[in-house]
Amino acid sequence: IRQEQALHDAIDAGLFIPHFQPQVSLADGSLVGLEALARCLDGNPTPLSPAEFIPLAEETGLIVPLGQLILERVLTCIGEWTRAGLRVPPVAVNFSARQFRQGDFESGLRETLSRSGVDPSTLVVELTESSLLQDFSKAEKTMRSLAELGVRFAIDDFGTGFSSLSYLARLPFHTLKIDRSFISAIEQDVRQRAITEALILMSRGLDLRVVAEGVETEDQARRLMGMGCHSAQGFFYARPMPAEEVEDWLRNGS
Ligand code: G
Ligand code: G
Ligand code: NA
Ligand code: MN
Repeated sequence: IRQEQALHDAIDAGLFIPHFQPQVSLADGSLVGLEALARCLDGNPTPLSPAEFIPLAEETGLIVPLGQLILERVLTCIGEWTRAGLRVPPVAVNFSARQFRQGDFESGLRETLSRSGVDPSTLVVELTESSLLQDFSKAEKTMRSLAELGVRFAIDDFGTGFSSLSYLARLPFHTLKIDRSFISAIEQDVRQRAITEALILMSRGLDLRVVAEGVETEDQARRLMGMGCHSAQGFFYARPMPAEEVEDWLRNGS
């Protein structure tokens, strides 16, 4: 309870900001996207690691206001970068199942986007499989309507949930993110490598952009490129970084 109150107060006080992790083209290392990841500001009394405060936020429902705070700050950054004349690639924001299933998710996102003045096609809504489980037809309706506005969708941590592959063909996803548990195993484990290769092939067939998550070594990057993967994200290229540092990436393209 004390932790919940602290988290509530820290959200009210705006003590969370997005950091951004680059996604790069495997072919030439150029910047093709960014993923926003929530981080604590100094003086924040909640658990400092997102691996702790995100689950706490999910359990308590505070992920809804926390997610909104992060979304607004991401859109503010995009607006500033754009006004500074920088070319901004698609920026992915994580939405938990709880946020996505809110009755007013779609209207809220439309309103937040329109208030920000940011081109909706700059935003990538990153969902996990659990967002799609409960009410498929509602998820489909929401996604189609937002996709018409230009918003793109990525399926995160793919391969770890209880996936029914059929939804991939039916929902307007733009990007599939292969979970990092597969990537960390491709060097030693032929079976994980076989799954990774199959996921890449399937994604290409479905016209989905593929991002390999958690790439940590050059060998992994080389193998992924050999398998036909387009892009990657991971410590080998860059760690999540504050907005000021992203500007160097936006200026140089890598
Ligand atoms: O950044 P890091 O890997 O430490 O994040 C830990 C977990 O928290 C990841 O699963 C990541 O998706 C999740 N996460 C980070 N930022 C956000 C956010 O703004 N919203 C949601 N829903 N999850 C986030
Ligand atoms: O659940 P999600 O895929 O959103 O989680 C993203 C998290 O993965 C971020 O918190 C980020 O810090 C972390 N991450 C990003 N790149 C790497 C990597 O190369 N290795 C590891 N171990 N974690 C990574
Ligand atoms: Na993510
Ligand atoms: Mn992921």
